[in-house]
Amino acid sequence: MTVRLRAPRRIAAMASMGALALTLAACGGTTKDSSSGSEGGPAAGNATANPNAPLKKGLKIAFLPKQVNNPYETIVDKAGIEAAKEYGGEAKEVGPSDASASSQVSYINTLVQQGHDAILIAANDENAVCGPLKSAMSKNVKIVAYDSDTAKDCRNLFINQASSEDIGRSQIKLISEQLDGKGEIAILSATANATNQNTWIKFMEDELKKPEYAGLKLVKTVYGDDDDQKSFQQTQGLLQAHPNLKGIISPTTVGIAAAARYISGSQYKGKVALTGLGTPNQMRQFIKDGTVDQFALWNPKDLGYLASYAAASLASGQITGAEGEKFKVGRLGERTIGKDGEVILGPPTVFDDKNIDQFNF
Ligand code: RAM
Repeated sequence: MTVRLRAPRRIAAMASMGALALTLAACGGTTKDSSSGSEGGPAAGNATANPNAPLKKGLKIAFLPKQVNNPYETIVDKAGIEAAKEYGGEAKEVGPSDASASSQVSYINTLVQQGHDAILIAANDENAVCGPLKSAMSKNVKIVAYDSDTAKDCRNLFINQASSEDIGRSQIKLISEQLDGKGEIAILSATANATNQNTWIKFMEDELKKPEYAGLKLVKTVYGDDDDQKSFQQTQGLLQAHPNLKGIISPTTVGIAAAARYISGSQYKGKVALTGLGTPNQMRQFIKDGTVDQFALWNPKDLGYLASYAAASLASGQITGAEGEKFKVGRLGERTIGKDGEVILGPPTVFDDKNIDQFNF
């Protein structure tokens, strides 16, 4: 049976990228002395924010992604490093080549020893990195989780790419549209402990309980560990083990690209739908050759840029991480800290053959 790839339809929650305020008001006031220990957000102490504090010059900021050889993470971190140049800071990226939590721990300790003012981390496991992060905060190093959160008390802020709930639920809507609401589906995720993927999967499972998705059956979730080869093999294994599989959701840029590569060269092309989260540059050929109808992502450059400004604002005492505090984010305008120290970038874009050529990342 051939999967009917329907005309692209936008999902309300993901419909627009939203116009962003571009006003950057000048900051004035005095530099805040942030000398006490754990401060801000869920890890807050008694610090008070000084919204008029200027961003300090020469801040040392480090990005610790899930892994360094993931094209998505490279885009995010590069944009964060560029942002630091705008505010007169020094930023770098370090991290493991595999997306494992244990390998992030030693990097945290080294970054603290090197005297960084802030560490940004995309956590491979929400708890495994907590000890060293708490120890860093006790030495007044600001901790910003981005992309993939830590437990709430192990960081000052979490910069989320979009509402986790919207990301998860919209993945089910996308696959359902492509399958006319019927058939077996599977999920190809990243690592088993990745906070972001697990949160999205939880919302996907919940969305599937709705009556309108009664015809969809989630038969298996597998983990490609954000490793290209492993993700490729897991896709092959899924399709062999589940001959009635009609669709795969891969909420990872590494996973969806590997799955698309496998499907495009197999008997399943045009028969098994694939959607998820991918970068337009990695997915373009699979949209063009008809392997993939639609997938989604936020702008990774904006995520890195926002996270970088958030780290600088914390390290300058402009914000502490408490709900309701506002800070300025260069070309992205002003952002407000939400509940549990979360700052949301904005709704993702759905990519298809009509719009993919407008994007280059
Ligand atoms: C991969 C990583 C990352 C996730 C994206 C969508 O690159 O797992 O954490 O946000 O996919």
